[in-house]
Amino acid sequence: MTNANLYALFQSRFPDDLDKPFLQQEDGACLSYGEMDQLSARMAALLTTRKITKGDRILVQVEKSMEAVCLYLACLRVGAIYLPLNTAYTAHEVAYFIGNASPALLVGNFPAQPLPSLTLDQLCAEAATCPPRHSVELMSSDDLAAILYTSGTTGRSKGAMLSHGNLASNALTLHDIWHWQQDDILLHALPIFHVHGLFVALHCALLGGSTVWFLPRLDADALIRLIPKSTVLMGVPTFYTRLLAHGGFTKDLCQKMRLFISGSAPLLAETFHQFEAITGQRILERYGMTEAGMITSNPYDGPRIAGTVGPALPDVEVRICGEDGRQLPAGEIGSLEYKGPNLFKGYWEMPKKTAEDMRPDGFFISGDLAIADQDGRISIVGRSKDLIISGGFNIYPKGIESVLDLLPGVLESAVVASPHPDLGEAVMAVVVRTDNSPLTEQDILDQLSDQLARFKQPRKVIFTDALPRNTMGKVQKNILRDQMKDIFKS
Ligand code: MCA
Ligand code: AMP
Repeated sequence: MTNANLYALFQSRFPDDLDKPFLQQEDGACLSYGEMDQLSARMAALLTTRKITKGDRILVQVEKSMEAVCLYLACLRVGAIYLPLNTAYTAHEVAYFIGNASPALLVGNFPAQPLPSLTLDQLCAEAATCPPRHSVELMSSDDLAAILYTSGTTGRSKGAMLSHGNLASNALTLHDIWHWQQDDILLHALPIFHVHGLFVALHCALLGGSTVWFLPRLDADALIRLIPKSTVLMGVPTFYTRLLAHGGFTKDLCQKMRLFISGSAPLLAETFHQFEAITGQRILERYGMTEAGMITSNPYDGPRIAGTVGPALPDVEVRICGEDGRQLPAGEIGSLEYKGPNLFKGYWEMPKKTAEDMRPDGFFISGDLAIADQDGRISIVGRSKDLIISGGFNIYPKGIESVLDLLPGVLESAVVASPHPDLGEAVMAVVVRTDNSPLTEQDILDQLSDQLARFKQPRKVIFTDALPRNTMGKVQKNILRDQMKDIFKS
């Protein structure tokens, strides 16, 4: 059996010169390909000493760092399942993931947890004393590499199980269609706990044996400094609106840049056109999901059209269907469904939920509403799932409403998005108080602060006497959205 371990694939693509920088920072810190291989081998040795074996889950909640990338690679090397969490999650939220995934090891700051845990600093210090474990565990392409939690419409997150084969197929396809080259320099300012920053961005660079400018977070000044020394940028739409809002962003800076990629949330046509007017370059928008990585992409060569996400990737099948699952003709709006080697292995320990989202012929129901033109070019026009995307983070209103509804003084609530100039969409809560309750907006925000990650907390709370409902009793969120649509208009 050939080894389908994703790390073995990366190793086979390492540059000839192992001193070539893999990750580099503005402060001069640098990790070469050889050093990354060595550090991940030491971390792999440490995991083995700690009796971590194939299939064990390693839950990781740490700030973005070169060491954190090596820990991910070490997990691949030993066949452990990497489970990264947003650093903004509260202890309350993290407790759910720990309970659901039963990890063998926690890496991060977990003082109150009875399970074995290490901070990343402790892990690095212990790994430094271990002789490197250079072997790479033999894996089949269906063996799991990672579990990424994605919020559920029921408010409970589901762990999307991604195999070595899922990740490898998607990375190879993107590397190919985006014409990745060894001398590419990727500008990386995304978080590394989601598909976009961890898989799409880093895997393309790893397959190219390329160098990465590794920024701790989005900082428009740093992007302006580094764009002249880079060739590719991947970001959520907020990256591009912030660049455009920065007085120092000019065409001259972008002479070396060959590709600006956007995804995770809709890129406004206005942003696309403003960007082209300044730089002469057309942002390449692509569309994806945690459950599969990337699904469609605008072409590298050929027209990139604002408001569209391009055709299906070469090895992915996409169709637009009616509610009954029957394919609709081009030009009709329906549910976007897809299948391919990138499609996940299901939700961790939730076979019923997995089955609910699958068609009998293996297509996955994305929850996005889309339209295809005659050439198969897709536009995402809405969502059938009740989801808010704020700055590229997905937020399920139900998860916020269920916390709000339990607060004393709250009778019921509805959470909707308002268009926001920086974040795309911002969370708004509409609350009906119980009789005579003196509850204020601040009281509510204070009580949410240790229960919900900051990015999920409402930017505004509006009180009303009753929520609008249809004859079936369902809250008419479209009416609320319409009432709130100008709240953040600048
Ligand atoms: C930070 N805050 C946010 C967000 N980020 N609030 C709402 N939505 C957000 N996305 C809050 C902070 O808690 C803080 O609150 C205040 O906003 C400012 O925080 P700051 O750290 O300064 O924000 P930032 O560094 O400017 O971050 C904004 C950001 C960041 C650059 C948009 O959120 C980001 O990097 N987003 C990318 C997310 C991503 O990678 N998504 C890919 C998912 P306060 O001031 O009150 O404390 S993968 C995916 O969707 C699929 C697979 C795909 O297709 O890619
Ligand atoms: P996640 O659940 O974090 O994996 O986010 C996946 C969701 O992000 C998709 O189902 C879409 O709703 C949304 N998304 C990703 N890329 C795009 C895009 N280019 N345009 C519109 N929506 C997008």
